[in-house]
Amino acid sequence: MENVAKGKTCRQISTYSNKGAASHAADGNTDGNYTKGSCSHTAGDDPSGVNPWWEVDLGGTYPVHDITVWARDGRTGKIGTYWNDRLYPFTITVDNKTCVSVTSPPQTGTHNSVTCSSVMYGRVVRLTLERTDQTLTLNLCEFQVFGLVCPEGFYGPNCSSPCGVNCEGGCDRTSGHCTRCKEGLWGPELCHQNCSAHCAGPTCQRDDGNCEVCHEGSYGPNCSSRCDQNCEGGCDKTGGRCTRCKPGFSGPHVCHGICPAKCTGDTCQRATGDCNGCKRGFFGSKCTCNANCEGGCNSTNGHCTACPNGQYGKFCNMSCSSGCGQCDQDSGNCTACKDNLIFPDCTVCVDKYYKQTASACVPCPGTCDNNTPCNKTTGHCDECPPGKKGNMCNEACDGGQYGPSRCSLSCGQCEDGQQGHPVTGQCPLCEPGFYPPLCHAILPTLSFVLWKKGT
Ligand SMILES: [Ca+2]
Repeated sequence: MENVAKGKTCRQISTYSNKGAASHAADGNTDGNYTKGSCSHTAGDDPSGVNPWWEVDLGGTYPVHDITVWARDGRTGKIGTYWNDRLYPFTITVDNKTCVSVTSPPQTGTHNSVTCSSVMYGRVVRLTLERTDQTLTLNLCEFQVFGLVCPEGFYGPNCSSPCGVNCEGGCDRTSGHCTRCKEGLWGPELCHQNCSAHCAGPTCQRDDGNCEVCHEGSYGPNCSSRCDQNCEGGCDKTGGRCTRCKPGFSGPHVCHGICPAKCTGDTCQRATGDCNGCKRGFFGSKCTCNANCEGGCNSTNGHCTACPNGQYGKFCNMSCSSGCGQCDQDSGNCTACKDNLIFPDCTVCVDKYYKQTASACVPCPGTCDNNTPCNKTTGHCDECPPGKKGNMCNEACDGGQYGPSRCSLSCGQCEDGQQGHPVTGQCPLCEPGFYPPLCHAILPTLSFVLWKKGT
C-alpha cells in the first residue's frame, strides 16, 4: 500500500510558527519531536471558536480507506510521552463526508491506524480536533493515507477492470483514463483518436491531437495546410512563415516579393527585397540604371556606361545642342552634326540649305540668281534669275511681267492676249501696231534694242 498523502499540498486553520507548518504532517517523516521540525502546529485559541483543523489535498480522486495519524511526542520532556490532547478526539472527513471519528488515543505508541467505514472516493482529507478546551491547539506529526493501488493495467474499486486497449502505462485507478496514449493515438480520456497522418512523427498532443512536428512543406495544427510555393525548407508550423525564400523571391512571411532581375545570384534580402549585389552594368539596392542610360551603368556610382545619340552627362540626362547628331558624353561637345550642318559648331547649314527649324537644314526652295546660295537662315535669295520672283525665287513671274530683278519688266501687247515669255518677254505674235519681238508700240529697231537689254 502506498501513502498517497506524502508530499501533497497541505493546509491548516492557522500556523503557530514556521516550525509548525502544515506540510510537516505529510513530509514522510514520522518523527514526533516537534523541535525537529516535522510536525504541524496550529496557532491556538481561535477567536472564532472554530475547532482547529488540518487537511491534505491528494491532487486527484483516490479511494481512501486506511489512515494512520502520528501524535506529537515528548510531552514531559521525554520521548514516549504524548500530546494526545492536541490530537484527540478528532474527526476525519473525505471531501466533507465523515470517514471516521476517533475519541481516544491508543493505549501505547505515538501512531494510530484508523479506517473509514467504507472505501471513500475523494480528494481532500481533513482532520479536525474536536476540542472541549478552547485553548488547545492541534499538533500532527504525520498523516498517512493509504490508497488502494491496482496492478498496472487495471482499475476500479476492486482493481478488476482492465484499462483501455489504447492506454500505455496503465490508467487512473478511479476513472480508468489512460496514463499515456499508445503511439499514434490521442484523446484526453481513453486515447481513442488517431493522430493526423500529416504529422511528421508518430505522436501528437494528448489533449487536442495537434501534431508535434509537421512534415516539411506543411503547417497548421494538424499539418494539413501546405506551405506557400515560394517557401524553401518548409514553413513555421504555427503561422506558415517560410523558413527561407526560394531563390528569386523575398518577403517577411510567405515570400511573395520578386527579387529585382539584376541581383547577383538571383537572390535578395528577405525583409527589404534589396539585392545583395548587382550584376555587371547595374547599380543600387534594386540594381537598376537611370532610364536614360544605354548599355548599363557603373555598378559603383550608377553613371551611365554610354548615352543614346543626342544625350550626354553622367546620367545622360542632358541634351546635346540641337544641331549635334552626337556629342561627347562628358563635355557635351558635338562629335558629329545632324545632316547638312557645318561641323564642329553644327549651327550653320551648308550652302544651298537653310534652317527651316532650329536643328533641321533643308534645301533652298528656289534657285537664286547665278546659282548663289540662299540665306542660310531665312532661305531667301538676294537676287532671282530672270523669270522668277518671291523671296525664295520659287515663283514664276505674273502674267505681263518678265525678266530679272524679280520680274521687273512689263511685256508688250502679245496677239490675242497671250503672255510674253517670262524670261525674254517675247510674244509669239504681236497685236497689230505693235512690234516684235517684244510687241512694243515703237519701231522694231528700238524694240530690238529694248529686247536685247531685257535678255
Ligand atoms: Ca512529519
